[in-house]
Amino acid sequence: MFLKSAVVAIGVIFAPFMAHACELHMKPDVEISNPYARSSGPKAKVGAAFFSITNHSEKDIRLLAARSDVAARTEIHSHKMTGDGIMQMFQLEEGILIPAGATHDLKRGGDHVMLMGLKESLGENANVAVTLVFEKAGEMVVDIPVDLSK
Ligand SMILES: [Cu+2]
Repeated sequence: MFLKSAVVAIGVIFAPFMAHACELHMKPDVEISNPYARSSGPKAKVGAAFFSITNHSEKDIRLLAARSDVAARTEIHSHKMTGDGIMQMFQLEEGILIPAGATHDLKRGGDHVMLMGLKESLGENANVAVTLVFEKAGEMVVDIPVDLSK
C-alpha cells in the first residue's frame, strides 16, 4: 500500500519535467532564419513578416497559424496571380507544409505572415514577437526585427 502511493507520488513529481524536456527536444528541429517584418509606412494598418523555416526533423511539419500582440489578426497568407495580371493575397487555411529536411521560404510576393489591424506602427529597429503554431511540434516565439528598407 505504501509502495503504491510512493510510485504515484514519483509519477506526479516527474511528469512536469518530462513534459518540459519533450518540449525542449522538439524546438531544435525547427529553425527560423533571416526573419524580418515590414509595413508600407508609419500609418499602415497592415504589415507582414518573412523568414525561412527549416525542418531538421525526419517528419513533415505544418505551420498552422501565427499570433502576435501587435496586430488584431495574424494570418498565414500567400499570393496568386489573378487573370488580369494582378497579384492577390489569400489566406492559407491549412497553413504551410514543410517536408522533412526541407526549407520553406516566406518572402515578398509569396507566402507570408500577415499582420492585420496593427495596433501601432512597425517602427524601424523594433522587434515584433510572433508566435508560430506548428502542428505536433508545438509553439515557438520568434523575435522578428522590423526592416523597412526591404
Ligand atoms: Cu497578406
